[in-house]
Amino acid sequence: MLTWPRAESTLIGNGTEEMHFAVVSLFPEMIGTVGQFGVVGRALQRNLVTLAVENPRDHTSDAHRTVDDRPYGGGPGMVMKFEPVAAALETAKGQLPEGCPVVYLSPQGRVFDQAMANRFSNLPGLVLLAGRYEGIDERLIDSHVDEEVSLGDYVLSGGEIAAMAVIDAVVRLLPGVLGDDESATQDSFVEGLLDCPHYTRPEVVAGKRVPEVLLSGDHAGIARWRNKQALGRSFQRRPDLLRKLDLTDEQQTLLDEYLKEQRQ
Ligand code: 21W
Repeated sequence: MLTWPRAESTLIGNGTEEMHFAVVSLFPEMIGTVGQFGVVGRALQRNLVTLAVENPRDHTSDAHRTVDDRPYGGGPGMVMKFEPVAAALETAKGQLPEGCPVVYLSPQGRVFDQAMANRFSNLPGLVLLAGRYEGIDERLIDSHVDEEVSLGDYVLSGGEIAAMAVIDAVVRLLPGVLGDDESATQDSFVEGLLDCPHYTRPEVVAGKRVPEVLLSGDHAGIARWRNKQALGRSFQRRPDLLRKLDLTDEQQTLLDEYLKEQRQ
């Protein structure tokens, strides 16, 4: 019979919730840096996350260790060859729990966002494939890739920085990774809005004062000001974000006030 509470039930982060990443990349040293600092560095040290890197160049058999070749049909640039990438992906998958999807970072992918980060954070692991040159042989996408993900509409030199961005965004969401302070920040972040402005000491710098309400000690007034700023800045800078939300009457009032104050 199961009894409650059991001693082990009170443990936090008992090793069943860690997440495993494997990255396939021609530049493994780049990927290592995401685990050397800050939140991801701490998560790795605390064994909440594992990070493996597999280099397709280590899965070649010719003297030149060739990983790329000219595109069929001609034209500029090179294409990553099927076999070394396939072999690296299979080794990477073997290092992870069964059934972890392969995500190919590519400009042709769906644009990465917080909802995607949330979805990935519920998986036991992720294989991230970073391309170089013009990309990988399309047949790899058919046979080995579950999902294509882009970082946005600008040109990078390869998928490594995108893979590192995904790792960073996902690791922050894993249970036990952020401290109480950092988690509280995320909790209080009004979902889907830009953040309010932040200030720290001194009270006057470069001739500019900190907004008076933040010095008032009026916690309700401060919360109201922050919500108003978040709504106003989102309206002005990212109308696309605001259009996705269904504002409450209170939020609409705050936004109206913000715009009225701006016009004065
Ligand atoms: C960039 C490879 C552009 C090939 C249009 C037609 C991964 C990336 C990458 C890269 C081209 C991501 C062309 C946002 C990115 C990545 C390398 C195509 C010629 N353009 N997210 N033909 N942006 N980029 N170049 O670049 O690997 S995720």
